[in-house]
Amino acid sequence: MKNSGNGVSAAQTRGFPGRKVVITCAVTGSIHTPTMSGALPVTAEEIAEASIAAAQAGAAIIHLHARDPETGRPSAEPDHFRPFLEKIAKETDAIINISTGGSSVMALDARLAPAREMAPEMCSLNMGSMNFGTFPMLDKYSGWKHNWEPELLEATRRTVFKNTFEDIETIIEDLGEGRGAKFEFECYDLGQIETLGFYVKKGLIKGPLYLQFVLGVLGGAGASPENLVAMKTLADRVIPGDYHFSVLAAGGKQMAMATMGAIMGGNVRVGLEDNLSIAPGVLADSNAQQVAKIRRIIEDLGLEPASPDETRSMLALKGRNKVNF
Ligand code: KMH
Ligand code: ZN
Repeated sequence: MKNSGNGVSAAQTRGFPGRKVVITCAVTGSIHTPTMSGALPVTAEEIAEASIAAAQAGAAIIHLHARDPETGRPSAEPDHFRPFLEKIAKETDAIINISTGGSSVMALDARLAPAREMAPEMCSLNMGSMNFGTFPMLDKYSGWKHNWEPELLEATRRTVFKNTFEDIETIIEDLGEGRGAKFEFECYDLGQIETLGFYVKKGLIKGPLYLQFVLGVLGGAGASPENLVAMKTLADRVIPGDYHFSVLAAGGKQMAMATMGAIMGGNVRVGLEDNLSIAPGVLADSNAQQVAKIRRIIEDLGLEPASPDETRSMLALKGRNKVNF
């Protein structure tokens, strides 16, 4: 039986009570736009406040993108990150995880700039090129606060989210070997899990591994229990040794799939980056509200949220004093 990466058999990790579950909160992202929700944090102040509240609600990892404070447009400018990174680091002991995904329409060098400059404890690493369609959301809104919003959504109809093998190797070398970051390996389908297994077998990627099973993105696997079981089953077969996994579902299945992930022995990711609602047809008031909800579910299952320092030891992170912010 595959271990869960902390030396305890999967059967035991699924066992209750008391297993520690890592909650990640992805507070703003680059998928949703200001018109879609007034709760979506845009300015450095709003992103900092949302992150601090999410950490206080129980999130051990904060996954971060940035936005242009004037227009709310996704930005990978390091200057848009620094003000909120400093505030979050001052007010919490949460683990900062900076996206290398940026938005699917950005060039790789632009996407990597913030993580290269800030050297966070964790970064995301997307395990393959893919279509990443957010254009279906165009049909849900009739007017927009900013012209860039419908333009960006429409652009995903014709853009490939580029993560070639060379791009993956560049990120591993620059941010992993070069700056000591550990990765949230974003796996959107079975092929990307095979790619991760390939690099682990080659010795380019070393553990402890943190796989993020990403469900519900148009262009990747849909958010269903069958797909989650297929991804876990494949990972057990092709990832040598132990690994930790987490589950993120974009859209309305977010809480259900995260709950299933926790029951399977995994960890969870919530946040307005991936889903704007708190219940069917009800917009969330905040990121912290989603964290509080998944934390309640976890605790009702007899599990406990992991602290940032428990997560640091699970993932052998470099420590919050080794970052550049
Ligand atoms: N928005 C998630 C579905 C990244 O930032 O590198 C994927 C994500 C990718 O968070
Ligand atoms: Zn992201």
